[in-house]
Amino acid sequence: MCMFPSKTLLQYLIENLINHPLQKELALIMSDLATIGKIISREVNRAGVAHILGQHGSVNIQGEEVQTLDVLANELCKQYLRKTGHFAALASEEEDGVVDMGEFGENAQYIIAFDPLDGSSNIDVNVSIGTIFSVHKRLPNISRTDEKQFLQKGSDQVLAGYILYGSSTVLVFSFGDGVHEFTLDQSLGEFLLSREKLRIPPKCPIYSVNESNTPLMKEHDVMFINFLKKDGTRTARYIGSLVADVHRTLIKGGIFVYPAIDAEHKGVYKGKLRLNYEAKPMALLLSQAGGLAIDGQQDILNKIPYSLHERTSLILGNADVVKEYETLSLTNNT
Ligand code: FDP
Repeated sequence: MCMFPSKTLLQYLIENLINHPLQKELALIMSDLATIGKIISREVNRAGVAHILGQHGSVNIQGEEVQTLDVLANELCKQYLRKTGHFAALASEEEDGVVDMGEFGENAQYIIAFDPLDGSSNIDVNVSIGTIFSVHKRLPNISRTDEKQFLQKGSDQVLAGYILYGSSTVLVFSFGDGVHEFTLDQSLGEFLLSREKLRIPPKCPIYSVNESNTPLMKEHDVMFINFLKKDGTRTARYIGSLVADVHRTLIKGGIFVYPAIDAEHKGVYKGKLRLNYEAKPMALLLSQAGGLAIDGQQDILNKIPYSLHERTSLILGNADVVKEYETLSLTNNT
């Protein structure tokens, strides 16, 4: 057995600074997010033991029941990130508005949007969940707590990624020059490099969709899902945690489809996933790995959010198959 572990995250970030000296602060941000990931990973792993599973009893801005671990992860992210002094403002799935960083954010150059614990409906059944983050430069000449700080295009993200709490804890991120994966070695308490410059495999062997929604989808979405199943070469996998479904897609190839649905049977079709802290960061990772993420008709990275908690449809995975969806959607959209 090898005595020497692969490169630690810290070693990687320091080495990266030789080629990208201007990324010093982003490297520090990445290191802080990794620390948060370690703490949440510990809490997720001991949640059952600590009897902190279950519901918190409140409802968040999205109308969903808030889980205890969601609250814990959100508080941890807020308090820890505030003290780093890197962020002028923060937005979270669990917060109605922009969170002021107070005196710590006065001279900060970045803003961060995150989902502290994505896939919350999977928390108390030991299914993988994750933390998603998206970092932008702070916009000048706009108050730092103005929502407009967060209405920036996905292509302007300077750092995006996720931490997946699964059978192991993995950190996947991009500064816009490739996607890298680090796996947490619990005994060392270190994230170790497991995949550098990750590329999505060329084949698309898996389709991932909540098929219970097909009666609520537009006709062309149902057509597309039938097309994916047509020749029997693909298998189905749907975890219902975006982080886990995206991670599998990046590693194994495939397509994830969450189109707009008519959930209220009123002829109004809406996406479910959040643009700022779900779709945008995943889109950066997919595009950096050679894949693609669209809302059906345009690249997610080109979308300018019109509100903090805007929802979107999301189709991501192997670029050629995602483009087939785009063509079908553009020719059939009503
Ligand atoms: P959850 O509702 O469990 O928090 O946007 C949140 C999310 O999970 C994603 O992680 C996941 O991809 C999606 O919603 C699952 O939605 P459905 O239950 O409607 O399939």
